[in-house]
Amino acid sequence: MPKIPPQENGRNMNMESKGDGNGVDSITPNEPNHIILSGKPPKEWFNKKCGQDPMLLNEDDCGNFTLVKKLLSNYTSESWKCQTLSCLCPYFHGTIDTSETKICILPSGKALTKAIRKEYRMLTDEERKKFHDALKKLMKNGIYDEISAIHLNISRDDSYHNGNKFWNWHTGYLKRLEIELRKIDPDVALPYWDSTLDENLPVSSDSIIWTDDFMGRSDENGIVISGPAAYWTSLNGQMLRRRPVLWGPLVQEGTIKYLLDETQLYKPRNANPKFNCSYQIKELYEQHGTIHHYVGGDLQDLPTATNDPAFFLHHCFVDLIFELWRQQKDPSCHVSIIIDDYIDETFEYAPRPTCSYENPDCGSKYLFCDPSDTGIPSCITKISPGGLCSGIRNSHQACLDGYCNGVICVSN
Ligand SMILES: [Cu+2]
Repeated sequence: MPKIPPQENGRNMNMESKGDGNGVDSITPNEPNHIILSGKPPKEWFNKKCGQDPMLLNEDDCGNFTLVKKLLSNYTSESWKCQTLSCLCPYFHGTIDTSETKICILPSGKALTKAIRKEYRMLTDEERKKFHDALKKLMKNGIYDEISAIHLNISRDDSYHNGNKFWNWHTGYLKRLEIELRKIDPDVALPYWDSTLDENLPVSSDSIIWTDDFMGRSDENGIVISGPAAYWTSLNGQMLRRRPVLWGPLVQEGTIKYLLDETQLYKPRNANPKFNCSYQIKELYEQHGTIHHYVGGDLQDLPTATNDPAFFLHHCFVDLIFELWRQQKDPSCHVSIIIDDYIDETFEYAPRPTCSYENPDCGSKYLFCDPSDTGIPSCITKISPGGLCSGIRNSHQACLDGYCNGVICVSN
C-alpha cells in the first residue's frame, strides 16, 4: 500500500471537477475568467487576525477568495501516485528496456533516474537554471496554476492542515510539481530550502536566497520583481508578494536536532517524562508555520501559499525532516500515517549541507563554514551585497562576490 492515499474530495465551491473523478486533480471553472470561491472562511492560520496584518493578502471580506485567472484544465496526471520509475515511465513517454531490469528509457535515449532533491544552494548554476526554466514553463503553460488550485481547493477543508493528514497529503503534493517539472526536464528535481542555513546570519533576510539568481527580490510593496517568479500573476489575478523585508524567526539547527532526537522526552506537566510522537509531529508542524510567516505575503495565507514557488522549497525541507524522523522513529511509536514498508523510488533527498574543522567545505560556492557561537562548525548561506556581515567569525568568506568591510558586504 502506498503511504500516500488517494485524495479525498475537496469542497468544490462553485467549481466542478473532471478528470479522474477524485474532485481535485482537475478543476474546471464554471465561469472561465472570474470565480468567487465563497463560503466558510479558511481556517485562521498562524493566529492571524483578519484585517490586522497588512501582509495578509488576497482575502476579500476576510474569507472569500477571488480566483481571477482562467484555469486551463490541462493537468490530469495521476503520475504522482507512482512509487517506482517504471510506473512513471509512460508519463514520460519512455519505454521499459526489457534487456535490463526495469530501466525506463526516455525518448532522448537517456534513462529516467530518481529525482535527487538537493538543498537549493547545493545545486550547480546549471542545475538551478534548469530548475528555474522548468518552473517558468509550468507557470506559462498553466500547469503551475492547476497544481496551485488543488491546494487552494483543499485549503478550505481544515483536515488537510490539521493533524496527521497534513504530512502524507503534502508529500504527495510535492511530487505533483516535481513530476511536472521533470516532464519538461527529466534532470530536474525539486530542491529544498534548508532555512537553518539562513538562521545564523546577523540578518537572515540578507541571505542570497532572496536575490535575482535565486528566489528573487521583492520591492517596497512586497511585489516579487526578480527570480523565476518575477511579476508572477497568480490565481487571484494579483502579483506575487512577500514581505518587503522578510522578518521573524527561522528554524534553528537546535530545533531540528531536538525534533529528530529519538530520545527526546516530552514532559507534560505533572506527568512522567515520555517519548511522544504526536507531540513531536505537532512541534514540526508549528516550526513549519514560522517559515510561512517569515516570508509573508502570499506564502503566509493558506489559500494563496502555493502561489509562491518558495512554498515548494520550504515544504520539501519539512518533508525531508519528516522523512529523517520517520526513518529514525522509535518503533514503539504509533503514528497512523507511518507505514513501515513505505518506499518511494521516484525521489530521494541529498544530505543536508554540513562541514567540520577537518572538512570546512560545504560543497557550494553559495555556502560557507562557520563555527558560530557554539564552536561547532556549520554551513551558513552567503550574504548578498549590502547585507550585514558583522559578528561572523569567518566573515572573509561570508559575502557573495565581495568582501566584508567589517560590517557590510561590499562587491569586489
Ligand atoms: Cu498546505
